[in-house]
Amino acid sequence: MSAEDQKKAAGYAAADLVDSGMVVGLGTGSTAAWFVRALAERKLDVRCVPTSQATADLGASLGLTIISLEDVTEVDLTVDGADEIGPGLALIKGGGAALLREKLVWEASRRCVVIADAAKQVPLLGAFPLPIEVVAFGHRTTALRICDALAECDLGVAPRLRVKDGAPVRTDGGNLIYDAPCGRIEDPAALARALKSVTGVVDHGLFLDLADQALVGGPGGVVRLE
Ligand code: ABF
Repeated sequence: MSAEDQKKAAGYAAADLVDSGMVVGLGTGSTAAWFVRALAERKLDVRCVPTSQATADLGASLGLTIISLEDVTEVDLTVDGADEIGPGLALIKGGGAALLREKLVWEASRRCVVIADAAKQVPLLGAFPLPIEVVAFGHRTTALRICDALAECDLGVAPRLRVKDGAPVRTDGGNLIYDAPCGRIEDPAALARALKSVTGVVDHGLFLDLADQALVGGPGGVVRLE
């Protein structure tokens, strides 16, 4: 089973968790896109809160009712992808530059399910460079403070501004992304605290104690991790 087949299987398995009447958080990325397609096929009476404009556009094109997070006080179920799934369902997210809206929707959700292909499961977080969302104003000086925060966590690495086609990547909210090639993150909680204390950092891609379940597509089908 290819990685894409694994993503599709996980996305379709997650769509079976949705009931009519729910407010559903729609994740971002290629795995989450399979969930959106599978959900649309079920033609349930649900309202959907997207985590990015790209997901909003995909959902609307498939006939899903798209609402804003401001329209609700709670989301029943959010399904989203990840870049890494570590022990205790600690995640690295943000490869798709949507981490802030994703985290806001996750934090508003009663239940969060992460979906992925098998390659996303890792014994220790960090091989995937950690995305860090920063405000554009003074971002290069913010990056210097991020370096200090990383060093406090024994991570002597420098964050790299994410650039595409020669220009800095902008998030839907107009912020910038720096990626920190940590390698191995021994204490994700300590790193999360250190990064959040840096003036200019909006948020980061460590999603800790947020995922209730993972559905991971693999050679033998979808594996459920609690
Ligand atoms: C999104 O899913 C991002 O947080 C994460 O980077 C991405 C994973 O992308 P894909 O599903 O395409 O591998 O939620």
